[in-house]
This record gives sequence, C-alpha cells and structure tokens, in this order.
Amino acid sequence: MMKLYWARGTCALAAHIALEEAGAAYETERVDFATAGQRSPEYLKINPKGRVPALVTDRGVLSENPAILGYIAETFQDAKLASIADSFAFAQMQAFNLFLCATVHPAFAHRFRPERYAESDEAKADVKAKAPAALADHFRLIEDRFSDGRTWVNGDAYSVSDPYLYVFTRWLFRDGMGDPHRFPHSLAHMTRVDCRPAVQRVLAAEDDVAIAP
Ligand SMILES: N[C@@H](CCC(=O)N[C@@H](CS)C(=O)NCC(=O)O)C(=O)O
Repeated sequence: MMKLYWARGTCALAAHIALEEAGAAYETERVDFATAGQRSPEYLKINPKGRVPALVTDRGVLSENPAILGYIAETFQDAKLASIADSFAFAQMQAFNLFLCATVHPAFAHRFRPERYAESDEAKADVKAKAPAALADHFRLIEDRFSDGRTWVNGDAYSVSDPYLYVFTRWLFRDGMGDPHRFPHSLAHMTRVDCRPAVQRVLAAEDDVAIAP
C-alpha cells in the first residue's frame, strides 16, 4: 500500500487530496515540523531532502509535488485527474504545476523561510519584504487564466492542478500577504475545491478547516 508523509499546513495537502480523489488505498504518516521531524535520521532515509510530501510506492519513494501528482493521475486513470491520453493537455497541466512548484512556492518561502536565502537580519527582512509583490504578480497570472470563465485550473475538468493551487491560495491568508480579495477568481476556485467531499475528508484527517474567504 502507498504511504504519504505529510505535515500540517504544508504543500503535502495537494498530494493527500489527490490520493483521496483517486480512491487510492493509502496510509499516511504525519511528520512533526515542531520537533524538526523532517530532519530526523528516520525521515531523511525516506526523503534525504528533508521535505514533505514524500510518497512511498511499491517501486520506491517519490518526492516533488508535480511528480507525485502526475504519478497519481496516471496510476488511477479512472479517477480522471488529468488528460492522460492527450500529451499536449498533459504537458499544459504539468507546466502549471511546475509554475506552482518552481515559482509560486519559492516566493512563499521567501516570506516564511527567509533564513534559506539570506544571512543577516537586514537581508532576511529584505527577502521577506519583496515576497508579497512577487506573489501578487504570480497570482495575477493565475487570475488571467480564470478570466475565460473556466471552473478548474485546466478547464472544465477537475485535475490534480486544482488541489495544488488550493494549497497556495490558502497561504494568501497568512500574515503579511496583503488582501487576498485582490484575487477573486482564485478565492472562488478555493471555495469550489473546499466543496468537494474528498477535500472535506482530507481536511478532517489533517485536523484542518476550510478558510472562509
Ligand atoms: N519542491 C518541493 C517542495 C517541498 C517543500 O518545500 N515542502 C515544505 C513544506 S510546504 C517542507 O517540507 N519544508 C520543510 C523544511 O523546510 O524544513 C515539492 O514541491 O514537493
């Protein structure tokens, strides 16, 4: 059986929701960031990068959200969590997921983990200060994507991109990020994702709640 390593309030929520949406048989193990569980010798054997999510499969461990999400979509094709038969549509989905992974997520890390990027207090403050403006630029692109009236990130069909975007829209509500209501399409999308039974089940399992926009 697959096993997902996750931590509360993290990007691992996307993979957790995708597994639940897929109807996969899986178990989970919480990594406790409060006690630096992600850097424990036991966890570093699972993911030497010391990050969540990590998905243990019968062929080995997968890390990195776009890889995990693509793997879930391809493994559980009946759940229709991606356009598997259409290589171009699949690549477009991956392009969006990689944008979240390589651009949006690091911009949040500048805000929440400035110690990764700078040494002095002054430099860390600078790194933090710049993040909300960068994120506003990224979310404006996401808003543009929804301006054609689409329901989900990739069009009319829900895909693994949706829980992934959901994670970051929720993070807009954290301290210092400015007014999330500047991004109405993203907030409406977050609410649509919240309404999905699989999402409700995962939030309950993670002892988390939907955010009221
Ligand atoms: N590129 C990775 C990023 C994973 C990542 O940074 N996860 C964060 C949680 S959102 C983490 O595990 N942080 C632990 C730490 O920085 O010590 C992915 O998309 O899976």
